[in-house]
Amino acid sequence: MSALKDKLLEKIKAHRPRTTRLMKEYGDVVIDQVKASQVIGGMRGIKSLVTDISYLDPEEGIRYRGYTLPEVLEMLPKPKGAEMPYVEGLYHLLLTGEIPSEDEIDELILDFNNRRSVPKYVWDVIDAFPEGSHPMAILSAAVMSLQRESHFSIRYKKGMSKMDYWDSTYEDATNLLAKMPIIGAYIYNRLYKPENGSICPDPTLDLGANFAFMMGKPKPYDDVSRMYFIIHADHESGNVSAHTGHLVASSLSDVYYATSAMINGLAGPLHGLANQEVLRWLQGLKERMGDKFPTEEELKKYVWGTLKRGNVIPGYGHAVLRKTDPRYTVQREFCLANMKDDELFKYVDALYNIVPDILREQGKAKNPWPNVDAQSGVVQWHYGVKEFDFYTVLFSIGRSFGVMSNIIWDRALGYSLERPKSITTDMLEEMVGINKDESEKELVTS
Ligand code: CMX
Repeated sequence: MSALKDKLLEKIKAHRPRTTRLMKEYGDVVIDQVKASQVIGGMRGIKSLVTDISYLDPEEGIRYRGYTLPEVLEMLPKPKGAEMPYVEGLYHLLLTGEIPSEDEIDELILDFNNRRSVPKYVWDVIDAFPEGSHPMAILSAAVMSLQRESHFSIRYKKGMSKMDYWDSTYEDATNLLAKMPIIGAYIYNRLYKPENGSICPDPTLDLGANFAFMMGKPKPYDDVSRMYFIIHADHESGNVSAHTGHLVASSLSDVYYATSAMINGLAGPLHGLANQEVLRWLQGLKERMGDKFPTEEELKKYVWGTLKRGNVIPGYGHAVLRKTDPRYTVQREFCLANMKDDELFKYVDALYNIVPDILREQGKAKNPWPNVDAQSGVVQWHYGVKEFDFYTVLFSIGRSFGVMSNIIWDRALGYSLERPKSITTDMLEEMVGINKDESEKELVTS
């Protein structure tokens, strides 16, 4: 067994009694109330999931295993001369709550490298997609095609003990995580840079550097990739992608099914796709301005125009956060250090000074501040990844680390099949005390 698996097993054994006690001795304790608005409004904020991998504080932003993003970026081991840490080290942190030592990180990088080989049939699946297919649809199908490799599914058929579910899930997750960046880079080259042909992984490089190499991008794109994958890795369990992964895996579908499903959830414009929407929206503004940088008044007019057409301002607002997203801030600091004169970055910065006030004035969004997506596309654009349809694939690779770490722990702690209860509108009206006959008359006359 690898050092990481040994350590994980130790942690799992220590944790299991806590979950068992909560279920057995405290199972009837009420921890939340549910309002009618939450039942209709996407279950917003109902405390109904448990995860120790990350926690999202509305004011402070995300913490991975208790560490803020700046702490994570500071503490995780880094390649020599790099600004950003190894992504492999993040996996160690998410799974165990511990920062890996130099020996542990070396072993883990080697383990990831040994799992990189992608079967040819995956390339055939990607190549078979018709022109005009979205890269997220292609990624989802590519991941799905790998399902036949699942150790969990094979061992489940043979009859494995529940206590061992985590082990084959770990194998599946690590295999898939090692392959995801390679699949992502292949999709990029296939769709946008066919002249590059297929670039083979470089076994001497860590995950982030190898991704940059396969994308054909020089330094500091290796650091951009590490930063990007790390900051997108997890955002506790209730967001669409993480929750979808957890939900699908709760039926004991393996991580290939669960990851493909989470990718599909991330592909929506209110979630991961917002990063491409931001770029589309900024380009619209730039085209309108020509060579001239907009004045504050022109920017305000553009923002109000979007709102008046009934559209959202992409990259702003959040279901949980109530402050500027620290993932936005991390990227902003990277931009200030590496690309402060970039024109699009200046647009993003100028918008930061006016959008929150406008959203407050409009009075709808509960959070007027920028989220991760307001900044991420601009970084990619600067380093030559200008095909913004591709941006959510990058988000998916990062998010896979959190989703799969969660699924390994779900299996280890024996979390149940998800099965919330639905009710009809009639029942809901009755529960809140609406007299149906009277209210129908009122609704018709009002
Ligand atoms: N621009 C305009 N209106 C916004 C808004 C924005 N950026 N953010 C929220 N609103 C509106 C909502 O559409 C909603 O309007 P209605 O009452 O007419 O339906 C109202 O404000 C209240 O919404 P909320 O409770 O503040 O936000 P939600 O939890 O419903 O939605 C989110 C959160 C992220 C979907 C929303 O803020 C949004 O659409 N933002 C723009 C898209 C975006 O950037 N998504 C990426 C989020 C990060 C990620 O998951 O990747």
